[in-house]
Amino acid sequence: MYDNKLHRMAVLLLTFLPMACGGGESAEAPTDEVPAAEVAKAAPDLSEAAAVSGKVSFEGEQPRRVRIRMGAEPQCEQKHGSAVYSQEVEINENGTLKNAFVWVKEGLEKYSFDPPAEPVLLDQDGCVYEPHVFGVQIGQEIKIVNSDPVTHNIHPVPRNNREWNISQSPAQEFTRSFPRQEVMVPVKCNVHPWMKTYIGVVSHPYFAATGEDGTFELKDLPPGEYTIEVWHEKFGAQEQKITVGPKESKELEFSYKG
Ligand SMILES: [Cu+2]
Repeated sequence: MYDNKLHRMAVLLLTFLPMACGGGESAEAPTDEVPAAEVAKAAPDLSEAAAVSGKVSFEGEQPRRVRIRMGAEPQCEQKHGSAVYSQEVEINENGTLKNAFVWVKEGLEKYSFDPPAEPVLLDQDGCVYEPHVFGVQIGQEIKIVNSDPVTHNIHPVPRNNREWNISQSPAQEFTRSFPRQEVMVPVKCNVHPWMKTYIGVVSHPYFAATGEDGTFELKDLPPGEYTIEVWHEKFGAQEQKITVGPKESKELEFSYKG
């Protein structure tokens, strides 16, 4: 008698439990909100990619150009044929600033980006780093070459990445990469105190260094809200917020004052 009652209760439970769990609205119903830890980062959808372009202008008095005295290294000095000036502040003829680094500082955190297979070239030519300011993606290789008949010493001084220091004789080359985002990593040469370059190590491909016309272009950008930062060695960093919709192109101008 007692056993039969228990048995009936067990049958009832087994009959109704699957219904309670499987159908209707329960308190445990899933929502659209996925806990942050469970969101897998993926490459963005670029089918309706946007773009941000613009320029970095300079107003005010142009600072006096600083001459580099290279007499200690005559083989480098001869390569130039004329006076060599510091690359710290270079104002272009159209009133823009060269060697400013523009990048997307915020807004791409939910995506992941593979580093390009192609390395970035860093040359030492005439005891000057070329380029003076450039960007790489995390994990992207930097191919470092020495076009001079003298020995250099590459010495990055990062805050978030590991510091290293390698002597490089003529015609030697090697590659290195950085595992963590850092804007900017200063690099010096221990042999020639005037030699400096700055590397922007970024977790994504949306960055640019201004050249002779002071412009930049961040293309193939997923639509979204972004903070764009510009960094300059002498004049510091500035940022602006921008929102770009699907297939939208927007212009952005940064301005430094001397
Ligand atoms: Cu050097």
